[in-house]
Amino acid sequence: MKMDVLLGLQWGDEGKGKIVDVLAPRYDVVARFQGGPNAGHTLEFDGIKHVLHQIPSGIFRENIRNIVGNGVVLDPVILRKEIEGLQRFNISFKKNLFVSKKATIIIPTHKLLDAAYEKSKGDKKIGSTLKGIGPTYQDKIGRVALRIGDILADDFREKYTALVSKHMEILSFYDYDASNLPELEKAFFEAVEFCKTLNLVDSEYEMNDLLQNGKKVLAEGAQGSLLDIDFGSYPFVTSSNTMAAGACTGLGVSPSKIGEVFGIFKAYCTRVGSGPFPTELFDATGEAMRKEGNEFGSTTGRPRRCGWLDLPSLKYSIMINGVTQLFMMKADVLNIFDQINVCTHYELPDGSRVDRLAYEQNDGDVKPIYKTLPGWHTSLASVTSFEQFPKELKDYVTYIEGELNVPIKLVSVGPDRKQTILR
Ligand code: 2SA
Ligand code: MG
Repeated sequence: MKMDVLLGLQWGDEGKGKIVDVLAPRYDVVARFQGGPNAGHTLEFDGIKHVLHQIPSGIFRENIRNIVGNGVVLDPVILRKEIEGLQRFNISFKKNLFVSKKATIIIPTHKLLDAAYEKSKGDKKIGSTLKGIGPTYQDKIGRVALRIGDILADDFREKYTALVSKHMEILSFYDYDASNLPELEKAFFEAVEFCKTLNLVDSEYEMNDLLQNGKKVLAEGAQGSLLDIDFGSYPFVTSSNTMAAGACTGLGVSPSKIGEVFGIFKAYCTRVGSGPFPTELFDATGEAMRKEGNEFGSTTGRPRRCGWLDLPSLKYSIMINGVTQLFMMKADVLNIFDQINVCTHYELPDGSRVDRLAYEQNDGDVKPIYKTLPGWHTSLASVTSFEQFPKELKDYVTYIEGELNVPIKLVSVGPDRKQTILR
């Protein structure tokens, strides 16, 4: 069997959690391959909203095996809280959750470092979620990190102490506050004990055995392609490969075993944190989008920046990921507008028009060129098929599909599982 990959094509929060939940019945396995508790995957069913941070979004389905891959950075404290928060759903974590021994551990001082680095950058800060993601990946690449498998060994505390001393040395050059470190460490070691009761596995074998045995696997991306460490708007990115290739390195599955690549995008754009955003709206329209779309970070609660759909950046994401099917999310948020803009090109300072992203590109350097389409101005609450879409929405979908040259196979018109229209 091949492994399908599902990714966000923008700056995260495209609605990956919702889609994994909808697609889950087609799969036997859902696996996370990068990121960590910076992710906030929101699922809504039976009128209740659930936000997952580190646990794959297949966890609510009884017959799905959920795997946290080696590419993930894991905070034991948050993982424990997440698992405990799900107790009321009668989920069997023993049966359905597996964690790679090679996943990297976020320790309390990683969070202090994250905060210290951000503070030192002043108004050039990345807008990190402050979950310790960057410093943990730094240690992984620097070959000094702790991994989940290490918690089973007798010398874990020694290794931990050695890493903390390194961190304290670095911190001494920064403005930092370690007053609550003893408290954080207490919770950390309690959570480490808890993690010993989980299924800690060699997930690369697990993944390949499952594929070999004909199981259907979905790799669930976190954040979005425009936050990719290599191809995102560096340095305003996260510290992992959020793109399809990251699913191979983050799970130990070879590129030849990748099947479909599902690319998710919102019918408009949002971004939390700093960095370029050519179509950002600073006016009442942007404010209306934020309100209508409830655009606030699901991990940090931060208001998300909002703007019109950006085709050049979508084309870029589709290219680097090899997207085979597109899913358009939150179309209903655009119900409120008379007219809808779509950015087709950027105008450069010399007056030329391009539909590519340039290395040097910063916000001020490019002016979005828009095509304006009529809005549909109708509630989509009772819509159950593509045929029932108002004409203007049908036209919006077909226009974008034509521009991107990849079929839009799904349109989401509301937060509930049921409000997902397949084509
Ligand atoms: P980090 O914490 O080091 O990964 O931050 C680096 C940049 O990556 C952005 N980032 C995100 N962008 C969108 N959604 C994310 N997850 C949460 C959510 C975010 C939240 O689902 O809403 O609650 O605020 C996410 N995680 C990281 C981040 O904003 C930085 O620009
Ligand atoms: Mg999110």
